[in-house]
Amino acid sequence: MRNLVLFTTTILVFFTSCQPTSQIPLIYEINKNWSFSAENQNNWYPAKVPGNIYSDLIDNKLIEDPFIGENEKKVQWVSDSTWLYTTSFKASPEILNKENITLNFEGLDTYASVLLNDHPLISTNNAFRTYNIPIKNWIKEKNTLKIRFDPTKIHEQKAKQQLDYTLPEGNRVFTRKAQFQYGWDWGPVLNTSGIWKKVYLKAWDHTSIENVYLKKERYSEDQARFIAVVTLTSPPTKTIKIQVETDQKVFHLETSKGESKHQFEIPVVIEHPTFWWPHNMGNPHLYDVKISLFNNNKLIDKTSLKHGIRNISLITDKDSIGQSFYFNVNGVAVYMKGANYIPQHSLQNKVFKKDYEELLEDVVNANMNMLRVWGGGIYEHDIFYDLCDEKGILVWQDFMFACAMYPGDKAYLNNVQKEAEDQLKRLRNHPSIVLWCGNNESSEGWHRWGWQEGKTVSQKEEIWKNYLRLFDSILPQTVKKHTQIPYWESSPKYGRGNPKYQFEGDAHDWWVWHDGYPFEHFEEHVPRFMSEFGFQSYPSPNMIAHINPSGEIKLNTKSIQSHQKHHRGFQLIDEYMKRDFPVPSSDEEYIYVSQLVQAHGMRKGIEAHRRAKPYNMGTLYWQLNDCWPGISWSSIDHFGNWKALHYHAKRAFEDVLISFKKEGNTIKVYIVNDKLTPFDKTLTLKIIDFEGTVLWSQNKKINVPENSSVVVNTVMLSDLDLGLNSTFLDVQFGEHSAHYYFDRPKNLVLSSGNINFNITKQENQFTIKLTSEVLQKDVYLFTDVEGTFSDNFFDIKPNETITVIFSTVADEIGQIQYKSLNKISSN
Ligand code: BMA
Repeated sequence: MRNLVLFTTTILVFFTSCQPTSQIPLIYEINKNWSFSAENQNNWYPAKVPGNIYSDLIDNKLIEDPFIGENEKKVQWVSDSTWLYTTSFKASPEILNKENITLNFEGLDTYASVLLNDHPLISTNNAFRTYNIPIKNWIKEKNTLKIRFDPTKIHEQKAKQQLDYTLPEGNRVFTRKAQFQYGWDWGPVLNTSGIWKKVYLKAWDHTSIENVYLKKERYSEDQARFIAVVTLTSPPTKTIKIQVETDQKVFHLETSKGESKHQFEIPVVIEHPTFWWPHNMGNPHLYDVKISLFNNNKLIDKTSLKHGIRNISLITDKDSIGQSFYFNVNGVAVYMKGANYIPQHSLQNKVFKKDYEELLEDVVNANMNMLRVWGGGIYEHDIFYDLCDEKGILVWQDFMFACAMYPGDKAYLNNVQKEAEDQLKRLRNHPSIVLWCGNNESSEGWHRWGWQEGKTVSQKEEIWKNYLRLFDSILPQTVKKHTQIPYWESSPKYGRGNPKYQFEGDAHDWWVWHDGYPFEHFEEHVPRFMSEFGFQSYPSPNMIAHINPSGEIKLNTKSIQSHQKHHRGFQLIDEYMKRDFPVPSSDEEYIYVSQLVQAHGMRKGIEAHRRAKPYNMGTLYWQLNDCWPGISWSSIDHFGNWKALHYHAKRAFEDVLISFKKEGNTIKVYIVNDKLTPFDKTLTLKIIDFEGTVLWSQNKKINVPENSSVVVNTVMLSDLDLGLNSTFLDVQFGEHSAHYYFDRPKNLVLSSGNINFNITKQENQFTIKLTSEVLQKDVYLFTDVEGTFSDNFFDIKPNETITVIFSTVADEIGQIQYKSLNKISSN
């Protein structure tokens, strides 16, 4: 424990590294020596910046980890308190002598009052805005920075009193910060406050680069022409040369004396460009573009950007059925495969570069080419988009509004407009971002969730008018002004109560789960683009043990119950399990089967959507990841473990997919080809029983056109005399294969035969060869040793050998264990 007096004596002089001769702006991060205290308590503890109050309290052992047991409830007082943060820093003469000095906050969460040397600088009210404050008049050699954070509820109460009606859904709508922190159906209530992004000083003479926008003019195979729009912090008073350098050529522009403007355009050309592609269609090539400012040949500022050359459009054409919704990338209609992304943690400073790298690698490994950054979270950090650019993952970016109606007073709208400008300017050079979407489910909620009940006609008119002002006017206009990216008002376009949802725009199918419809609903009602559909499962057993303070893998505990945020969550998992799967009695097996149910249902959806290409041109399931260790719709749990769904999604998202559809007494075999090359290959079909006897087979040469979905065979079940619960249809097409069961998993007559393991050790990995004389369904391998299996949750066909690699730094693989549906069925 330290108090402020002690603390201020440990001032760190961090300006010593600057070069006195340097002409380029001096940038210093103010991330050291921070401390915090509750207001009026004068009890100071070390703080991390960037960070937040919850993380600081946890790190100082002042509260228990809210992710464990029922601790979440116990820490709610934190959001109701006022918190003070302070630091001291020295400014060197080099800094103090500069003509311009700003204090820059990349993110303050949320109602913050900033004082520099006791001089009030700014009061903020938007966690998504950046604040660059001129401080030349206030900075000294020795400085103290103090920031007070109010509880959000004080401001929310005030704003609420201005209205004679209640806005759905809760007071969060008045505060511009991550909405999920007020609690969601997959996450805890942890309303943070603090300096959640970088804070730094910038000091410079004359002028400097404020921002650069690489604006496309025309991109063709022969030539890419774009304009480097360089905005300076002020009009140059001396002649400045602005230089833009690509790996081919240097371009420049000289400003004339006494310019009154501070934005300049430098045309750039790249001959025979290499285009940027999503990773499954080509190479996500990025060019380096360097921008420098010179005065009298002296470098006065520089920056560099990555630039991806790609053409993108959202095609929403009326057609005989309704209206299309698909993305055209570089002239190709690209089918979107992926998931909805939420923040990776309730506390943003607990997400590290490694987490972004691993999660986005899991996205690529699962053959996904798109993520939707959902509107109840955050505009992600730069690293997220940098990695999406590099890895060729397309991003559907929501503005941060979700499942609510928002205020429409002038001050509020103005605040949002500034937020949009800040975020668009920050993110517009990322080739991965292909859509800006106004909000998540606000329009659907207004029209279909009973939000209008109890409101007068004029109140309803006002709320809807405010909605349109924001999502139909301010946001699209701001997107248009600052980017070349398409805008979409709300996801979904129509809620599920409106029959049009299947024929126009994007759709969310929550008939399954929320309305309890069977998974087959996905197959019968395919929309133009499915931007949400999902089903919950339990996280891995080690996560369950982590949540329970006792460390047990036990489900019926108060701790586990408090980690299920959907009021009917457990009941729905159970209901759906009973429909399709055997229900096991042990908790560990229940976790396992819950994941199989989720994978089974979601796979039905993904494949139905893909088969319907080009009518349907995208499938993004709900949800990729978790913000805490909960029971949720995610396919990767909070520890990064792949649930069964993620392995199945990987198979279902392969560019070439063999898929099956039962229609009456026939099975239609489809091949969906997302590649831009056609195939001429032999299709082999076999019906095999669970002991390995081939009962029927057929071979034929087929042609599958590029970028298509075609029926390549129809199997008439009535012509064959089969035990439908003890046989399967096996299909091979070149290196691709898939198999299909004629009955629900719970009806299959699976034998209890053993799996034979042959394990050999190589450097940092073990090769596991698995064989079985009988069909083994949904084999899940696990061991106590830390490492990853190259595949899991797979079937072993009779007499087939499956090879799995276990990567680990450990010397031993430990006791390899497995679960399978065979074992459960025979219990
Ligand atoms: C969708 C999302 C989230 C929600 C999820 C599951 O509607 O947009 O708001 O968490 O469903 O209910």
